[in-house]
Parts: sequence; structure tokens; C-alpha cells
Amino acid sequence: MIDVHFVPTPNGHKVSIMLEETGVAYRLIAYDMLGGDHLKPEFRRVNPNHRLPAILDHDPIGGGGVPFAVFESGAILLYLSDKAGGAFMPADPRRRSLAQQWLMWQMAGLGPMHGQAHHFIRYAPEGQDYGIARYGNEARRLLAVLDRRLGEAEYLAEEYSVADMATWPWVRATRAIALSLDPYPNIGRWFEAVGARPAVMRGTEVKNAPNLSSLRPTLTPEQWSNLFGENMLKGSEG
Ligand SMILES: N[C@@H](CCC(=O)N[C@@H](CS)C(=O)NCC(=O)O)C(=O)O
Repeated sequence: MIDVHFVPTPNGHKVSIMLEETGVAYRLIAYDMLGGDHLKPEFRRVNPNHRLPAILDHDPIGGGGVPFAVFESGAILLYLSDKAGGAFMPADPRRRSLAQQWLMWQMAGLGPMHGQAHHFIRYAPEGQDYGIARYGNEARRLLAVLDRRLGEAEYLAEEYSVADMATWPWVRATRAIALSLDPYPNIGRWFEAVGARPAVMRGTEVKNAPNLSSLRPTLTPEQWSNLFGENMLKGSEG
């Protein structure tokens, strides 16, 4: 059994999609991020970085009977692939490298840059023109890169892999920053195909009750501090 410390965000949905794809038994432990659940000291034994998602595997790879924690959504996808005998990582070495490259690209590029675009467009105090332009441009640039890749290949690593599972929920989230996918026909084709997979549907329906769905959600000062301010710092530093 795998405990998934979870919020229904793109990073959380990567993991719920992979668990649905592989059929591994899991239970969700829902976190109230606005309430600062992820800042509690006891969460540190699962994720030293105080971010979601993270998993605790009670029947880990390698046995030993000691539960094993994994953090960082990309590392969780790779761990779950190993656990499922290499599922959704291509066996062919060249495709395998492609899956690793596009997974790293998602983790180091698309996720963080789109995350900053979400921050400046939706959560930062109004009037942050520089941040909105910088991360909005980068978000669009990365979509153009993705569109070009998906014009060359049906899936990022030619076959469906963890790289698609990592990327798809972030493309889905572009609706929250009012970024149209119309200029990206190859993304549109791939987005439909991946989204039609039953496991992807189940994985995103899981706890799919985003309470932050409006373009500019209203946060209380306490909630803002838990996500972006003093409380957030205290949670990681304390
Ligand atoms: N690189 C990390 C990012 C994790 C992350 O930032 N998660 C967000 C939710 S999607 C979070 O925990 N936010 C809480 C906060 O910023 O305080 C991953 O991919 O797992």
C-alpha cells in the first residue's frame, strides 16, 4: 500500500495518474495547503522540502519492511515505474533517454516556469507587470517547444511514458491562467489523446475539487502567508 500525500494540483495529478495507470494500491491523504498542513513538522519525514505530492510506500522496492518515502513528483514517477517493472519507461535505450529528457524538461522547465506564471497572474499583488510578462512569455515559449516536439512524434518519447504523464496536467492547468491552446495544434491532438485514457480520467477526477479555480482567488492573510509568506518560511526553516 502506498500513502499519497496529496493535493489536487498538476503535480499531485501526475502521481494519481501514474498510480491509476499501473494499478498499484494506494490511499490518498488529502492536505489542506491553504491551512498549512504541509508545513507541519511531522510531514518532514515524508518530504524534507515541505511540498506536495510525496509518497510513503509501506511495501517498498527492495523489501526490508521499512516504509520508504519519495518526494519530487518526477522522482515519484520513476520510483513507481521501477516498482511496476519499468512500466511507462521505454525499454529501447534511445526512447528511454527521450523519456528522461522530456521528464527533466517538465520538472526543470515547464512546471517551474508555468508555476511562476500562475503565481504572478493569479496570486501576486496586482501591478506586477514585469513578472507577468517574464513568466507569461516563458510559459508560451515552452508551449511552443512542446508543440514542435509533438509535431515530430506522437508522444514525447515516441511511445506514451512518464514524460507525458508529467506534462499533461500542467498543460491542462493553462486554462487557469487563461492561456489558449489554440495556437498549438499538436499539443491539442496529444492533449485529447492522453486525456481520453481511462487511467488519466480517473487520476484527474481523484479529489478534483480545486478550490482555487478562479483566475484571481481570494486568500485570507493567513492562507497567503501559508503559501507565500512568513508561515511558509517558518515551516521549512523551523
Ligand atoms: N518540484 C516539486 C514541486 C512541488 C510543489 O511545489 N508542490 C506545490 C503544490 S503543486 C506545493 O506543495 N505548494 C505548497 C507551497 O508552495 O507552500 C514536485 O514536482 O514535486
